[in-house]
Amino acid sequence: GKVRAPTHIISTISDDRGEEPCYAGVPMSSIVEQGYGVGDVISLLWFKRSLPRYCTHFIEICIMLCADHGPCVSGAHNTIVTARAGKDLVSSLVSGLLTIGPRFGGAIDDAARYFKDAYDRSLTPYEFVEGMKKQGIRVPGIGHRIKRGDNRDKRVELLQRFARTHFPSVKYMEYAVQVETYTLSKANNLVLNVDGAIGSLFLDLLAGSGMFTKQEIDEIVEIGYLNGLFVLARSIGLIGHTFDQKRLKQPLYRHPWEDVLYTK
Ligand code: Q5B
Repeated sequence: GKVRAPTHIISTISDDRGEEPCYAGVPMSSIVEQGYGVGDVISLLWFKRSLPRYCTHFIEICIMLCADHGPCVSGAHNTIVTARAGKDLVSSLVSGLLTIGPRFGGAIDDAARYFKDAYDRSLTPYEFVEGMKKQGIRVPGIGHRIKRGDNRDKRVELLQRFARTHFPSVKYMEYAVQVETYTLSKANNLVLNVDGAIGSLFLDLLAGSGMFTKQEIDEIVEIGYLNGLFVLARSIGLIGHTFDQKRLKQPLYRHPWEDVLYTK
């Protein structure tokens, strides 16, 4: 009989063998003809299912809001310096992307993990925050370099407003807000930041949409899908910064001596 040679790769998200590529079984022509957007494509390729419109709209809002945050943030700074060193688009882009991590932009997964664990264990904000402090861990999704209790992040407000209007439940987000109320009572810089807002709201999307089993939610949180939203979004801005520097014909960047404390 026929014997199938063992394969070296297993893939479950897309298939290009037929007349047209399919994303999670949906042919490209349907994606175009039915007016799917980037949120739908992310749903198909990352979550392997079509999600309701309010979910894909939320994903698209996350992408738009995180696309850029000016030239001074870590990622844009690296990209600008790299572009000014004469490097190509991909090098400039990845040098910016490589700054995304636990302090900058890449706290979404940990925010989701810690908020979920604390909420599911019914910890009060006090118990959660003080417990983290005892372990010497900063609360992911809390704190910002320039945003303050009296100068909130508009992006967080926009995400919250959308979710309060369209999500069936925002229990994780409300918990994150209670945590913020407690951290703000400690210091004015400890606001719920954009990573924390997306992390907590994505938990609400996963839990409230009825599209994921509990096991699937645990797997998504454990694997860590959500930093992907920031990486994808900020790539748009970093590519823009690369073009901007090239268009402006900016010379090699050298940091000024006056801005360095030379000491022994
Ligand atoms: N403290 C974000 O720190 C930042 C604390 C905390 C408990 C916390 C810090 C932090 C968690 C990681 C996180 C995402 C590094 C941020 C983003 C995208 C962005 C960026 C942009 C964009 C800022 C002063 C005092 C110290 C600290 C205490 C600070 N955070 N305690 N839990 N989470 N957050 N990252 O301002 O007693 O004086 O020692 O690590 O969620 O990245 O726009 O820039 O779109 O591009 O440097 O928005 O919060 O504050 O380090 O001087 O700390 O607050 O222990 O206490 P800062 P520090 P003490 S959104």
